[in-house]
Amino acid sequence: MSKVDVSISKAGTVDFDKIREDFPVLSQQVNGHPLVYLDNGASSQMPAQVADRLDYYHRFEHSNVHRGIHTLSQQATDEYELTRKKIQAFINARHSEEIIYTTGTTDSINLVANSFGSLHFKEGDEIILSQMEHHANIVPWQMIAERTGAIIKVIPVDDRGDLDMEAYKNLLADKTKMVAIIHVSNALGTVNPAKEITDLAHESGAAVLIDGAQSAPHQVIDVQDIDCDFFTFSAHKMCGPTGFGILYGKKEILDEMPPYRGGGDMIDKVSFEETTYNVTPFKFEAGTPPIAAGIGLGSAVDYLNSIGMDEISRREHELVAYGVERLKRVDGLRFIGESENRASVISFVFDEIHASDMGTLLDKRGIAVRTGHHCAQPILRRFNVPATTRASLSFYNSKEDIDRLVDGIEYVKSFFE
Ligand code: 7TS
Repeated sequence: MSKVDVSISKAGTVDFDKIREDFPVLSQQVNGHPLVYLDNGASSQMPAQVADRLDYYHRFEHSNVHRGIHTLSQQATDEYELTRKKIQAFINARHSEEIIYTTGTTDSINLVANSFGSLHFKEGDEIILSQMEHHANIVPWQMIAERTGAIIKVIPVDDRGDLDMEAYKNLLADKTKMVAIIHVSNALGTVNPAKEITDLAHESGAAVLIDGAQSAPHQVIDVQDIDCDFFTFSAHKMCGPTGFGILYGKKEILDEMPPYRGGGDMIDKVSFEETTYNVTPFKFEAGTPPIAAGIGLGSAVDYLNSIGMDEISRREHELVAYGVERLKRVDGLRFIGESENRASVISFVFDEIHASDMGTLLDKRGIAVRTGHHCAQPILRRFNVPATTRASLSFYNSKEDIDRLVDGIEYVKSFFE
């Protein structure tokens, strides 16, 4: 067994049929049918290269990080810290200290809401969110708003699923301290104009957090180009393991933020009289972290880079366009979210068929989709639906997967005729 991560040719066009073979999970039968995995928005699958890397770590490299002077601990620390550099390059951050390790997007947003919020928010200050946020980018802000007296303002979404940018401009005010926006909607697929949102917020003196949970796995991310102050994402949605994620923050802003959790590793000196803190990023990383998962994310980034995020994005756009073309011919199907700028997600409803029936019956044919409110209840309420069926795609999906989905939907419909 080796530590070598990836061996996919980058020359010319990428052979996505071959890439699919990297994902052993996809060659399984589910309920007697070959698996069609269309729930990548919830969690993507892991290629063998990343699974092998995790296995290698557990078998031969495991040790605690940042503490031991023994060789194994130093090796584990080096491998774990290497991920910071890989992520720095992956999102084009200026410094590797701007990459904070967290347990995922939810944790990253809670960190910013608590630490930045407790430092900067006061009574009457305003936080701007959008109607299409995931609950992870709503509830932490509500909690800090309650503690500080800040107020939440919401950008409405139009019938196609795009942000009302005029309404956004009107919401921005001197009192706006934070604009926290989803980059790609997990419920609609809309790709929001992160750079324009950020520029406008900065003109008003507000900080910006971009929730990149659904964008980082699917497109090139350049945080310096967006110029956002914070950017968040999760390893498990980008071919990596669960339990690990990233908070990017501009160094000067992170430096002045207080730690969010106390404990080992995040300190400089501790006494009962006074404790001083470690520097950024370590002051935000208390306790023993998920070391294997961190190394696994590094391996996942190597894997994605070996294909190329531009290739991944092109492939997924092709698949979404094909899916929309095929699905719009299905009688009675109504899309929820029809933005011109969409990525990786196709959400739909039928008036006569509840989404959970759709999901359950599709599963009988080996087709995995997510149904429900997708932890984005406000946007479903906006569209007057309690639930949708969501197919969320990855680069390893194929047109055949979409054909199977369409056949599956016709099969489900036959029960309700
Ligand atoms: N933000 C967005 C945009 C998301 O899609 C999700 C997870 C999160 C935040 C939270 O990420 P976590 O890794 O901290 O849990 N979205 C989904 C989904 O669409 N289906 O299951 C989880």
